[in-house]
Amino acid sequence: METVSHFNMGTNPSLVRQGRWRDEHPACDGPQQLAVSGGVHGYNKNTDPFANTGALPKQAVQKKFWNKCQHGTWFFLPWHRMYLGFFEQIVRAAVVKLGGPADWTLPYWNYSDSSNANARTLPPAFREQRLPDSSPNPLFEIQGVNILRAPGINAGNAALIPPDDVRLSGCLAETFFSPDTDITVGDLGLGGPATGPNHDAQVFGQKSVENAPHNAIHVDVGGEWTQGAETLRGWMINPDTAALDPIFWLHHANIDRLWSVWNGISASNADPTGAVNVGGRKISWATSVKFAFNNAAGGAVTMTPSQVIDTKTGPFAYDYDVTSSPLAAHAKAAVAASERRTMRPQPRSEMVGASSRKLTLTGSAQTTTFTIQEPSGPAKARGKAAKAPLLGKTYLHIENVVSKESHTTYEVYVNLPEEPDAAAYQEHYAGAMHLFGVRHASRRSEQHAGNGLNFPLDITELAEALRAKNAWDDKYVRVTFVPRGPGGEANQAIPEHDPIKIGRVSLYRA
Ligand SMILES: [Cu+2]
Repeated sequence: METVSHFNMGTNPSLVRQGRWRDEHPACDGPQQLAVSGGVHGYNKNTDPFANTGALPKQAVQKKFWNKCQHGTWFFLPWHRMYLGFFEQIVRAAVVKLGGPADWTLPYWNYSDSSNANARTLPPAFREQRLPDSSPNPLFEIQGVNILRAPGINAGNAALIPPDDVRLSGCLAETFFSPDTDITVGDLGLGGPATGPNHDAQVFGQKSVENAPHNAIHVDVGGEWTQGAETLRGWMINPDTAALDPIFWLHHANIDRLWSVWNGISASNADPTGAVNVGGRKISWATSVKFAFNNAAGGAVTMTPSQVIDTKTGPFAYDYDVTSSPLAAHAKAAVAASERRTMRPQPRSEMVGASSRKLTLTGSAQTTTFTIQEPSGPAKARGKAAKAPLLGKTYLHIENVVSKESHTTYEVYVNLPEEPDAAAYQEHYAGAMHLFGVRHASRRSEQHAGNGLNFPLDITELAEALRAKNAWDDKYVRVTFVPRGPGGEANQAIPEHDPIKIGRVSLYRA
């Protein structure tokens, strides 16, 4: 099969027209068909905007194919690559049937493109309410239902996606795909923690591409806002409705591209090959788990990650027009390929302090302070043993973050002064909590107890920088949570009856 290239929608106007696949694709025309492809990612009748339009697939079909998206796991990237690949096949078949190009591909949305001043505005093809012939734009409205997005997003306001949310210096600088153990506190690689199949996220590694830009874009584009007494949330903010918004596919095509970019940075940026012991079960990333999909012919197929590692020779046969890393550190010809290091050995870290009370966030800044002890377990032992030196890593762990529905993004600061100025906010910033999936993570299911999301933040460099200016104390740490409003402003009210709760804040050493 010939390889087809994916293009950046933002810089290729001719593809914008092709991006309007729903014009030409009868299979995507009705709400049922839409729900069919969206339901594969996630489905809940209570949040289905088309709940009362037409019948859904039979229960047995739903059980086999629906609610399968993989989050908070090293299967995040390969599962979404398969999902994209089959969706593209389905749309392409319809495009070809209607006389369109046989090499039709999904464009991608490169919101991180620093050479494009409009990179962070939603591409115009998704914002125009009407097509040139004045019929409704199916990328803006589906079957008379407006696609719900943060109001400013549809207005083309780039400020709703802060630069920090699309920065690639975290994920592309990672030097391994996943840890070689099932740790959940620490560096979790580009690809996320080693787990079994995992539909609802529990942990987001700070530098995983899933955390940012992926989760950040979902929350920013979907958005959360009040209208009268009601709080509204856009489709992209909820895994059960996200794939109903056509921008979902361009967003995920870009995430998929970033995986290829990362692979190309160095020969040691390879995908996992070995198996990891996950809770007593040996799981090989490449071959242990088969995921079920429907192909363009409507047939049921299964696939393992090993089949989608190489995009060009894989079943979907594609590449991207841009796969070079935009990071300055990667600009030199090639980073030396040392040994293959797909799953870097990661030590178990040791907790050295934790907050004693739950935190309830209702829209204003909240601070918790707790004491830190010297490491006494594995981290101390490692420091003494020459063969396993202390890594000198410090992690701030935000644990059991739950809410009913609220998704407000909170920024996390370490030892922020009582009356911070703009410089202090910059100097004390540890990271942000993007709460994509919090609704699922907070509800008990067959697979998990509903304990919420967890965010291990690597604050090693931050702690050293603070120490250098006498703002770090080895005995105490102060952690401040500041809500981020839709335009990046400091405050946003979240309803008293639905606060975001944090079970515990802790500090780990490795
Ligand atoms: Cu997604």
